[in-house]
Amino acid sequence: MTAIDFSAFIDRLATVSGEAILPFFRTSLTVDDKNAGGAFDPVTAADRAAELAMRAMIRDTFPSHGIVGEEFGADRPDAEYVWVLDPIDGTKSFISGMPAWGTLIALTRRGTPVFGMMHQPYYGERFSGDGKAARYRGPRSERAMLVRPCESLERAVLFTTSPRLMNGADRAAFVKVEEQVRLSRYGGDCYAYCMLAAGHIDLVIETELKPHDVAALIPIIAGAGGIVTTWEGAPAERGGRIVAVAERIEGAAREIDASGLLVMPGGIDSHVHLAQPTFGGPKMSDDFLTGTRAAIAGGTTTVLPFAMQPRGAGLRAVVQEYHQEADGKAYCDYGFHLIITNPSPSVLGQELPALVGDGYTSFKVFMTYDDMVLNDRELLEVFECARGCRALVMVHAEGYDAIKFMTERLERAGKTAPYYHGVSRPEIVEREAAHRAISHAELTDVPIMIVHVSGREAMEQIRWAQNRGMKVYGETCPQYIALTADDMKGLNMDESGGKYVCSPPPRDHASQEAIWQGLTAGVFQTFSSDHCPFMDGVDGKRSPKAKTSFKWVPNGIPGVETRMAVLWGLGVAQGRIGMNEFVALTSTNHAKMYGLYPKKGSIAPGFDADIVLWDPARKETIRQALMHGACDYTPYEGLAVTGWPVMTILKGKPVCEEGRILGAPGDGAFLKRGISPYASK
Ligand code: DUC
Ligand code: ZN
Ligand code: ZN
Repeated sequence: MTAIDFSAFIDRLATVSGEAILPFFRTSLTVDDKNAGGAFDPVTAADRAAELAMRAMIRDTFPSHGIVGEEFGADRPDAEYVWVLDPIDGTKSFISGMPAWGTLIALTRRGTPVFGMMHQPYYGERFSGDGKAARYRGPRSERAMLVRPCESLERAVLFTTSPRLMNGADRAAFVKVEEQVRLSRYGGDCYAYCMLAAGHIDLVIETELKPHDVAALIPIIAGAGGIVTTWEGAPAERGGRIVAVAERIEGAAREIDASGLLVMPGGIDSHVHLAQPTFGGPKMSDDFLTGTRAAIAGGTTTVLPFAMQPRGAGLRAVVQEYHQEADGKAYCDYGFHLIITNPSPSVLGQELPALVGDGYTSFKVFMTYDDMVLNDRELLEVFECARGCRALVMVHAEGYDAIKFMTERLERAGKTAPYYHGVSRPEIVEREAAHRAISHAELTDVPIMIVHVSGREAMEQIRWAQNRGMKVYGETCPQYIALTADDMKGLNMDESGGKYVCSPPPRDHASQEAIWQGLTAGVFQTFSSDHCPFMDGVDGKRSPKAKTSFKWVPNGIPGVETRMAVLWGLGVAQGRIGMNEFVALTSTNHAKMYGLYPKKGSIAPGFDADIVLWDPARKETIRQALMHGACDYTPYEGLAVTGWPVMTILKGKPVCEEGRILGAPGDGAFLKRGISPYASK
């Protein structure tokens, strides 16, 4: 699990602790002195009530996790996940009736804070971060947080809780800095750090902090682009003398030095699944926020996810639901393809033509899956409708009956491990379906795009159709050049092979070569991720049901962030394709194919300034620690590549630099797409 999965739970912790604290605030509560005889160190019934409430919730929900709290000490501090709690940071403010206090909740993994929240229940403000992004939610607004630029100490606003808490030498050092800044203010406790993350101040300097004073603030400040360390520059999670500083971030007029880098159109990924329901299966791990955050980190500035029609639902209502899901969350631009599962007369006659007019100019149909499969008659009806309204149809070409037959045969033989997912849907079933779709397209005289082509068999069908002059297009994906069926064997055929289960499945090295032939010969127009992420845990790839048969392993893998690096690394860096082909396959052709040209897909006057600065010499090893989505693994773990995105620019604004997210949810907008020039005339 990644930290992001805990965010809903942390919200609940904050709510519960707030409810425990607020009845005491601005009352005549009793105050104890924890440091009797020394400097006054107050603790109240409110601190204790809040910590006890949070501890109980954590123990109930995550019994294997450790807890370290300010008031009740450490319980399993060596556990992998440990919660670090400070029920009231700023108790001196609290007992004075001042609202400059907050509840600090940190989740650490192997000692490193991976998620933090500061909650101020009286104001109703929540500041949270996971080291990659930071967010503010309050009664009047909700937004991403970014530290502000600060050019010099002379222009800085400095905070400390009180210089009187410092010893003589530390205070002298503090005063030296204080003398240089524009303004210094005292008495912020955790609020000062959050104001730094939110871009209102520039510097916080303190001493003698405990781990619980700072752990939650580290991912918040880092997520907002700031830096927090000890005075010596060491990691801050153990507390001590702490300095937090807003890193310099320049504004819109920033000059970017791209020497040594390639300046390419931002990536367009025209095959992505985000927040798509799975008919009773595990939830997809990425929504529009985390999925598009991963996209920009990988150099992609536009994604085209799917709005899927559950059988029986009206399409218009479905599209509205997806809009609600995406609204205000996306870090990059997006449009929607429509998945048609119920081609009723009203869908074909009214809804689809109207939706095409509104900018949803492509559909996807499935030739497999109980909940989505269309029979031949239905395929023909959708194709004919697409011809009439000039939509482009994407086809998932795998034969339903053959797969069902193979699946049952394998299950009867006790072959249920994830590896047999691939055996149940060999290339033959993909070839047969591809040919059938091509035949239907010929009969109805409509262009089609066969998506996620896995190997030679289907590729040859597309090439055959193209050689006959048909408008049959092809898409392939990273998994078909970087993975093989052997990956699904896991460790000795165990469930870890589920991490690679996707459809069509990865094949073998000969198939990978066939895919390269298709890419170099122009059989494939687009290289998409087919990002369809599920967690590698009991709530995803290893669900109890998935253990009973490969057919219940959720189908799909993450890849939106790694798509461009995989194609550059295995393609351009290894001399298989040139950089112009790379740009066509990852950006320009997607724009042309799906009605986004001449707005997206090129760097030229009149186009959006969507740009990726690419370092062709950068060597990286793809690994989960670099990823920005919510999924907890990457199927490309350990793949060494040369070539990496250094900066992603969306509509002129740098949104990601060196893996650091500069953009915010809501930067991305819905794209109403035009008719594809590759659809019916
Ligand atoms: N088809 C897709 O396009 N994505 C994931 C799974 C599938 O079958
Ligand atoms: Zn598909
Ligand atoms: Zn897909």
